[in-house]
Amino acid sequence: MENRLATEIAGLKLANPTMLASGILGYTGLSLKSIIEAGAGAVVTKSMGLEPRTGYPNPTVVQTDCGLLNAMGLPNPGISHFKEEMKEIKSTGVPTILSIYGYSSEEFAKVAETAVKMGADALELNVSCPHVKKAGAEIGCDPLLLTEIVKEVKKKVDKPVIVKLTPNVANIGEIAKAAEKAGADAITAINTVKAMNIEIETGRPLLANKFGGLSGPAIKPIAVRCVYDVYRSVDVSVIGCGGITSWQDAVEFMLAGASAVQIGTAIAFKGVSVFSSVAKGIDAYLQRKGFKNVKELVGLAQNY
Ligand code: RRO
Repeated sequence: MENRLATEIAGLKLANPTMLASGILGYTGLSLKSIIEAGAGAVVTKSMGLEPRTGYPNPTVVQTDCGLLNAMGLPNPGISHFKEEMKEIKSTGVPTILSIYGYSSEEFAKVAETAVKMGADALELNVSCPHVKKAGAEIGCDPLLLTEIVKEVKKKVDKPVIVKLTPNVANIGEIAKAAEKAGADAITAINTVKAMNIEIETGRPLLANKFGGLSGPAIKPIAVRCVYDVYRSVDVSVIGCGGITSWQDAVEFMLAGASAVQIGTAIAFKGVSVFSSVAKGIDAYLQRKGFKNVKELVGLAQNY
C-alpha cells in the first residue's frame, strides 16, 4: 500500500512529515537516534557554531502556564565535535539536518562546509534565536544581512539550505521572500517568541539571562499565522514549528501551508512517542477525509 504520509522538503524524502525541532535532544548522535527510532521523519540538531560555547548560567529553562521559557545561550560543542555523533545517525537513512549559526557570513559558510563534509543531508540556518546578541534574531530581522549570509552559504555547499525565521518582526513574509531570493530551499517558521517572567516575591526575572524564548502551546496561533503568511510569500516549502503537540495541531499547520512540522517542547510533556502519535493521527485524518497523500493538505486554508 502507498504510504499516505510520505512527503518531500527541498528534495529530502521524509517517510512522514514529523521532524525533531532544533534544540531539544539534538546534542548527541544517540539522542537523535532515539528520536528516529520513535518515528520522526527527519531530525534537526541543536545549533552548532565554529567554536564551542558554554551557554548562559542557570536557570536556563523555566516552565510557564502554557509552555517553556528558555535562554540556554546556544550551548554547543562546536561543529567539529559533532563528527563522531554523525556516525551514529547516518546508517538510519533518515534525513539529518544540521542547525548552524554564526556571527558573519564567512563564519556561517565555514560551519556549513564542515557540516556538509561530515554528512549533513541539509542545513538549517538559525538566524532567529531571540536572545543571543549578533548571531540570532538580529540577522533574521535584517533582510540585507540575511541575504548576504544565505548567498554565502549557498555558494559553498550543494545541500538544501533551510532558513529558520523569528516571529519577532513586522512582516515575516518579506523576510522569507528575501531568504528565498538569496537561494533558500525551504523556510522554517518559527523560532521561539521573545519573552520573560518575573518572580513576584523577590521581584527578580526568573531566567538568569532575564529574556528568553517562549515555546509550546502558547505560541501555536502565532506560528500558524506566520506559516500562513510565509506560504503566501514564497514558492519554496514551509516547515511549521511552534507548539505542535497533537495530530490536530499538525494538520492545522499543514492547512496553513506547512509541508512538514517540527516538534520540540511537546517531547518534554509527552515523551518521544509524540512523533508516532502525531503521524498516526494525521494518517487516520487523511483516510477519513479521502486524501491519498499528506501533500494534498498543504495550504488548503488559503482558499478561504
Ligand atoms: O540556545 C538557546 O538559548 C536558543 C536558541 Br539557539 C534558539 O534558537 N532558540 C531558543 O529559544 N533558544
